[in-house]
Amino acid sequence: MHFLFKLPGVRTYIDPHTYEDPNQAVHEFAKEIEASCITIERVIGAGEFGEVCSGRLKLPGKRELPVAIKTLKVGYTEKQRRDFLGEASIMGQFDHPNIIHLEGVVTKSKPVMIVTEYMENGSLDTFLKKNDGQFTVIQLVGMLRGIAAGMKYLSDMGYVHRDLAARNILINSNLVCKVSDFGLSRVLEDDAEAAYTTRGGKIPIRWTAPEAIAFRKFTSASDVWSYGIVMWEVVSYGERPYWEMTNQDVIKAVEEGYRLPSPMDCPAALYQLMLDCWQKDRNSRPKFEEIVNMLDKLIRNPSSLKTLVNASSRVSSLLAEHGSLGSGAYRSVGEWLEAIKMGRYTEIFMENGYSSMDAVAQVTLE
Ligand code: ACK
Repeated sequence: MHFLFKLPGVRTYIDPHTYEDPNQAVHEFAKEIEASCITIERVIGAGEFGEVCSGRLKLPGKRELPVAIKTLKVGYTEKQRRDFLGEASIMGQFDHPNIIHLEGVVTKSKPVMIVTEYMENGSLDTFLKKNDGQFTVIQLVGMLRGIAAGMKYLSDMGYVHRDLAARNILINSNLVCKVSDFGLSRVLEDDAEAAYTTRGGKIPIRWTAPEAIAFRKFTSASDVWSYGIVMWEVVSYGERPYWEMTNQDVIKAVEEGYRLPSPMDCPAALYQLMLDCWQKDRNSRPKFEEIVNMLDKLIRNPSSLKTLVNASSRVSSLLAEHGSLGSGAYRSVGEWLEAIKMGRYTEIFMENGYSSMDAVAQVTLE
């Protein structure tokens, strides 16, 4: 066994739960930092366990670094401390340019802290919403390539993320994206998107593969499904997947074969990759390695990104997903789109000459 673990390139992730003493896991995988090496500058957000701050880390003999500091609020329970530091025990096992890097932990003084590299542009969903329409397709594909490379590394390590979503990706000033938010049960407990399923699990429904929702089958293949949702979030600049549909409606629609329509101005090759990630049969989905290779190919040959999913095929896909038009049940295109929760497409329909229900009914579905 010792020999196996020593094989180069075959590092596997060790679940901190396998340690009888969780404190031992932390110190196995995370460096202890003296509180005096850290200068806290400002609060940048709130985590479940306490504030997230930005600041500087000056280790002896090293250059000063900008860092993010997660703190554990005073009055925590032993379980909260364990769960909080559990993230550091996981993060500390990873070493990859697209995985958030752990500098270390402060556990010998209070407040308890987790210190990571600083990501200037914060979380990807917020960043994209703030910069709607501002990037080239190549820049967006570059972000997606980074996330896929990080996920390939995690899947090679045998780690299943379970909560891959744009809100859990951080982006730095060079637009490098890194996967963050690691945890065990905790990951889903502090995610506002996670909802209880009928079977009692807490799951971020819109990002989660059907088999993981239905029978908790979380694997790298279910992470691939979530990755497809992240692709959709990125290309649509932080739009909410399935918009205002309820979780129950999302589960039902996906089960019936419905898939998110292509974002506006989306290269056909990217939308095809999203659809591949959303195959019902998890074994038919691409592996992260294949996704990275595919994105590399697209980046090397940018003209391959010029073919966009066009408006009429977006119309056809909406029609295909929603079946018949209800034989004259709707008086206008707008009313029909509202009824199928696609009201936001009304303008596109009008622009493309589908201004009456008759015109819509003429669209062929091939
Ligand atoms: O979108 P944001 O600015 O990016 O708001 C959230 C907030 O803290 C709560 O999680 C930000 N944040 C978390 N980790 C980091 C980090 N390593 N670098 C920069 N910002 C971070 C996140």
